[in-house]
Amino acid sequence: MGAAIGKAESPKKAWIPETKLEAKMVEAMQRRAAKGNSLRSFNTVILKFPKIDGCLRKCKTIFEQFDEDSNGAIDHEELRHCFDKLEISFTEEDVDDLFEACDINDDKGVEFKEFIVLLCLVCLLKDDPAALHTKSGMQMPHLETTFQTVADAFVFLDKNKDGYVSKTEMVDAINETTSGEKSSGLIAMKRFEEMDWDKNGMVNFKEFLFAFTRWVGIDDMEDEEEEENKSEDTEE
Ligand SMILES: [Ca+2]
Ligand SMILES: [Ca+2]
Ligand SMILES: [Ca+2]
Repeated sequence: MGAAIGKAESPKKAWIPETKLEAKMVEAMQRRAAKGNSLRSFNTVILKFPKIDGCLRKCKTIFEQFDEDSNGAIDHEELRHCFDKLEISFTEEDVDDLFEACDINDDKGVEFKEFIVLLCLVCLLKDDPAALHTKSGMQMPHLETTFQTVADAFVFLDKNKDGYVSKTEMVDAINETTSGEKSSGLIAMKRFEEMDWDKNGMVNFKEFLFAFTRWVGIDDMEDEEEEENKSEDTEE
């Protein structure tokens, strides 16, 4: 009853994952959704932003460990070493897919903010993230919880549980959060466009992660560093 046929948006087509990695992300998100979500509103996530930000910044140490030549990016070879060290058995194809997926600026290196996304994907795609921590011998306090919070935020937005967030889902979520303020639709649109990196009208988990790190303020960190490096010779 009441199928919104007249609506121009949201054609009813099944969304086909473009890579095996994307298919795995969709599965992982649907598994999480099936377990039930404790999140009641997006506001609860927003309240956690400072905590999440603090936690993600600590990944810098892990990043530096794997950036063997300290050039500020993890290249393909370094990433392979990284997985070897963590005893994560990925196929060559998985490593390639992960690398390509996270190297969004396509400069053949995974920079810090790309690395956070990569780490989160690895944690969530592995069945047993706890074992990952033990084997790595790295101190990642609260990191797993943080990644799970981010995943729950995505699952919260993905109302129809197809593993993607559509524009309609985003608008609905923001409307729920702000209880019907007029500007909220616009905010949702803007947020959605920020997230939809490849502009295909759907946001997958990876795109969501990139947007999320921006929201919590990881980008500011790099700006701060740049500003520190700027010399102040402004005598005209
Ligand atoms: Ca490097
Ligand atoms: Ca890159
Ligand atoms: Ca969806």
